[in-house]
Amino acid sequence: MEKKKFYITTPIYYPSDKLHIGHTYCTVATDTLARYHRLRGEDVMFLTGTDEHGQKIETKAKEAGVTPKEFVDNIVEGPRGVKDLWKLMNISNDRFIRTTDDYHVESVQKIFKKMYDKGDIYKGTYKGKYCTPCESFWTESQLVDGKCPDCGREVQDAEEEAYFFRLSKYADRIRDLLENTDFLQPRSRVHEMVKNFLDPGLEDLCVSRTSFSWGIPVDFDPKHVVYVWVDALSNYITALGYDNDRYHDYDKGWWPGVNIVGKEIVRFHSIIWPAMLMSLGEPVPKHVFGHGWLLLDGGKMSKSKGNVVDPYILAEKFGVDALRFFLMRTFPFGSDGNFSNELLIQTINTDLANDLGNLVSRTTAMVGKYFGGALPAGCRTCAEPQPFDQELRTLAEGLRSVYEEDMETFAPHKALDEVFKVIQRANKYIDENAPWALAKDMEANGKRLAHVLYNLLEATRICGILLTPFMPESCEKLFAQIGAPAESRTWDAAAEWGVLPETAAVTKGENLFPRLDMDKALEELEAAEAEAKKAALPAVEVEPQLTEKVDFDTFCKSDFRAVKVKACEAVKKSEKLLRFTLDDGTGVDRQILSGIHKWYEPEDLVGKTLIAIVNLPPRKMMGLESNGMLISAVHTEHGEECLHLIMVDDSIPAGAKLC
Ligand code: ME8
Repeated sequence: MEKKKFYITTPIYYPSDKLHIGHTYCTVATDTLARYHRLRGEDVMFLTGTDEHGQKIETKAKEAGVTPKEFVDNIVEGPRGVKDLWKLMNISNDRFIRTTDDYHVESVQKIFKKMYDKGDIYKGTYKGKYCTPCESFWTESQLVDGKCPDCGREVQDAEEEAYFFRLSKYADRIRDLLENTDFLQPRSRVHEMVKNFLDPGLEDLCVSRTSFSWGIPVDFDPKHVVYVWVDALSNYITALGYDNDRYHDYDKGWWPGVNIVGKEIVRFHSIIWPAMLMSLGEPVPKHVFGHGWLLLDGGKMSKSKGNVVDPYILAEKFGVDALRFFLMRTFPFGSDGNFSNELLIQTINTDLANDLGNLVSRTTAMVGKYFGGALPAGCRTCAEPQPFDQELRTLAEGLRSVYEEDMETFAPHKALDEVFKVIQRANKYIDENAPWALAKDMEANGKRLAHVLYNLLEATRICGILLTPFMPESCEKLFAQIGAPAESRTWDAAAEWGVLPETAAVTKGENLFPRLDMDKALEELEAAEAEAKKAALPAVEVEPQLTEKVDFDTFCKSDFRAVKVKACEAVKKSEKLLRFTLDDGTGVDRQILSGIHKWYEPEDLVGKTLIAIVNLPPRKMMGLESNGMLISAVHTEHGEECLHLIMVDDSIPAGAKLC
């Protein structure tokens, strides 16, 4: 029988900055769902990628002094870039699309032309507010105090020739799709879309730009580039081979698929995207699911706010699976959630170390200790079954069906809740049976003890199968420890009790999830974050040069001299100041105070020949008079200020004038 096909996608990410934990959340969730469908035996196609066109990227590339393609190449393919991050997070995507890929560009041009030929795209005039320095059009509502939201300057009324998509034509069909089908999930998003966009009336959408060039040219009118959302949304079908020869999967049963997206882009996916597909005469996605945001201190993470959380640091510190698990366990998919490091550590300790980790390590350790690593044949049954044997079994046997319902309705957090009910029940079952007490008389209780441990291994096995989409690597280790062969790890085997061979080889391996010390872990995390922040700062930065000119005569009024350090000491009660006694060639000692103790110890400077400006008016510091200033060179390195006193050749006599 042919396998059922299942196609699932993440949004394609803007590679304008490095990705953060919010993007990771979205991709891990989609990966978990993709793995769940694979576990069910479906033929899964999982797509992710990057959305690389548009003015924002063009501007960022210009700032960085590289071409837009070089700029995105670095963030997508470069070290610790998008692809590296998905590899680290064990993301199992089958395809990765970049909207700069040739085949996608070709398809988008054809899609645009098809909609144009159908009369759904027409040429018109885009009217708006224009900011000349930014070369950007804004709508009235985007302005901040009537000015450009980017640079704060005045904007002018302006018009530009542009292509428009007849979105209004599809308003009734979109309303029907939203209100009368389960296309958009969760249901709460339907109300938002209808109230905010359909009820006020859908307007035609401007789908081309002429004010910048980093985009896909409209091939029959190349001064226009295709609006970035038409370009981006098309990825879900171009990656299957729609209107291109790169792939040939569009007609093979994967489309329509499921698009997982964040809540702020639900409008594009539930209104514009289906309207485009209707125009093309293609089926709309089976579902669009709009998940919530991970918030930090109650606000959305963003690079410009400087409050992004780096997934690399968390995964390297706590392990990829612990991070994947935390993201899926803690935040109800579909709602916003507050991220914090404390919550992450607490979740690892409570669920992974205490509940799951303990169940696996206690069970495997006892099979090792009491039975040398393999239970005796016959342990599947028990002459005197206890009520709690059946309780555990019933709960574990029924787990798959409740889990399935939750996964099918995009509620992975609820599915995990169900798995943990079984894990907690199994831990309680250990206490109810007190195996250590049974072990005291193996002759009398050995059979019962073996049965108890077999039941624990079975509960662990079933939970392990259903946890695999969330924590693939750790579950492999779990299966190895309980000796579960491949055929006992399948979707079918998750609904059956007694599948594990009675004499499976059980080994207590490494602790799957060691307990963390909250304070120590937080401290280490903060240090790693500070280190990464520092490393991300430019290696060396110097102050920009002054553009204001100083005339020659004014410059010549500054009297720079070579001076020799006769004595130097720290000024009492000051952390910064050093007090210099200097030979300036006049025969009278000169005193200069300088705030450089952070960089120099006084004893290291005695005897050095320095440069000072000697005709500044005297200045009092900490009650002492300073007559002049020592000259230094300063720059910033990884965000830290560095200072170097200018020291010259000791053969230069004190008092020599610099000119
Ligand atoms: O929107 N919490 O790209 P993008 C949860 N290129 N999800 C978050 C998040 C957070 N703090 N921050 C971002 C785009 N995301 C377009 C998509 S698809 C045809 C084009 C999610 O890189 C966000 O909600 O800005 C979105 O779903 C995804 O990351 C990509 O965001």
